[in-house]
Amino acid sequence: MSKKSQWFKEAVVYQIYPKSFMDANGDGMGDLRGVIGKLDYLKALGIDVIWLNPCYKNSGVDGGYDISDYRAIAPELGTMEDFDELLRQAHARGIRIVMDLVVNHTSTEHPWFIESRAGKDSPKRDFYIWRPPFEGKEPNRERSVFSGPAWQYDEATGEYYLHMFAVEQADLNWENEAVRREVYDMMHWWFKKGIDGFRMDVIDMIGKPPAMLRADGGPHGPSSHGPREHEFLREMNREVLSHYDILTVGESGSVTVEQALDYANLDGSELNMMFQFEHVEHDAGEDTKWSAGPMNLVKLKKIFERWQTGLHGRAWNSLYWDNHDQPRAVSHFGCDEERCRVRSAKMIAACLHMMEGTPYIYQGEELGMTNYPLRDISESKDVEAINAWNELVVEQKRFTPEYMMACIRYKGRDNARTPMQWTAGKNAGFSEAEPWMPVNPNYTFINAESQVNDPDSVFSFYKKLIALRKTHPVIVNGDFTLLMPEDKQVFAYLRRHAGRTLQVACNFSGEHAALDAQAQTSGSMLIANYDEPGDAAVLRPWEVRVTLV
Ligand code: TEU
Ligand code: CA
Repeated sequence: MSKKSQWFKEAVVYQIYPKSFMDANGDGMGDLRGVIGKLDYLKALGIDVIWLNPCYKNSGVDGGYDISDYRAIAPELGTMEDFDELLRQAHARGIRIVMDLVVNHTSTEHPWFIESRAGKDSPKRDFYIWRPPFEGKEPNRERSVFSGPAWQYDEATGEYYLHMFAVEQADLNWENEAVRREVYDMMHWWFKKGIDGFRMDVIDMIGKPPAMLRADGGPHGPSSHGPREHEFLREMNREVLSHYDILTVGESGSVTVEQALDYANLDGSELNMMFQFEHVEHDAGEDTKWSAGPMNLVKLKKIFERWQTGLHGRAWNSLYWDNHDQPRAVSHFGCDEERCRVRSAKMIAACLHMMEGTPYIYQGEELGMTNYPLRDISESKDVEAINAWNELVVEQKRFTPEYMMACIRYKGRDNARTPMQWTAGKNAGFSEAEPWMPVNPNYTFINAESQVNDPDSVFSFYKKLIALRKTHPVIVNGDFTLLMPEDKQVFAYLRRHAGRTLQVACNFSGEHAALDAQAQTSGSMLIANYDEPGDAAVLRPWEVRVTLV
């Protein structure tokens, strides 16, 4: 791969969920003009790339992931002219724009699906995955990620269609070359507008295992990494991706280190990197994502060790704590009570940003924004949580209402989708109108305005971390050695490159933590979250020290 095309290795990406970022036209919903108005804030933070969650015309079921027109902007977010202006203004500031590619499925309101559903002999019938009933019921027992069967019966043609997510999100049939051709043409269309890459939604599902598509009453089984998966991705790379100098990151809820060596290989034949889920789901429930925690540091750091050492020199890592599908980083991995929030937010940030890979900052993470205290399920706006409530609490009675609410408060996607907190003023400065989601009540003391000029703020700490990445090659290129692997409080590691050693020591607890000799930092301090130097052999609560030898 040419050196030019590896700019993603030095970049820091900022993820924007447009509905909740900034409302410029006063209708309570974030929009593209709102993003334009905050580009200087992002420039000040020092990020290089914006990943924009879907802003295409959609059916409003799954936060923009149920697309009904890939080449139109959702009217509630703005116009194509607004998008073109955003792209121009971002590029003028040296910020690249990566869009969200959602091609495992479309909305059932997409014209392709409407035509496909029209009849068994429709020219677009095979754009989707239709199967006859098996013994009068669903073709097999495949389950949707959003609870319930993955098959929806269609009266008109007496067949079922596959939907791995909501009923309103019909899976495209990637076995059909005409589908692939349409997707590649659409991707070229966006690249010719000047975008700088794609984050690829559940890209591991485009090559489906044959067993899940058989109308044989078979069991629920794997729904991704099928035999043609890499054939399709290499074709996409040949037909589209290799023509542009871009960043590509694929999302997979189940990808392993071994599989990532293909998906995110360094020879440029597939994608640049993957979003894997092992760390954010290390504390999941036994057969669902739902648990009430707590997180387990020993498990967590061993996961990072496998990914850091497994991909080093062979593929590339993404680095993230949260996103629009995850709880807030400081609530999940740090401590979100006021006595420890700022310190722990800085500690987890340094712990992640000093590793090998491209860091992703989710909107508000740089402020130490926290989970939202959802009162009850009626406050949720998330189809995943609502469907899970109906299945686990109402239908199956597996979870009590109290336990399910504890899980949703701990792991639910609503946590990340409350409005960005800009000021201590009305609606946190997000909108003049009633926001579509409630604002977290802590906006009065957690907001951008109070942090951008405060050298001790979480915002300023992220700014320093981003600057460090651009100053010290060991951060981008170093190898990884985990220290104190069995310690329940300390996450410590080394990075080595070209004769330099980066020492990182983090205390993921609210108590003092002893450091063994190897983990005691001895070099020049690059960044820390305590002003005064402490005891070399002991980390203070939530302390992080990064030194360079
Ligand atoms: O998410 C993929 C996915 O599996 C999610 O359901 C995720 O695992 C889960 O929400 C974690 O709690 C992608 C998008 O990021 C998500 O927003 C969409 O809802 C989903 O695909 C369908 O497009
Ligand atoms: Ca708006």
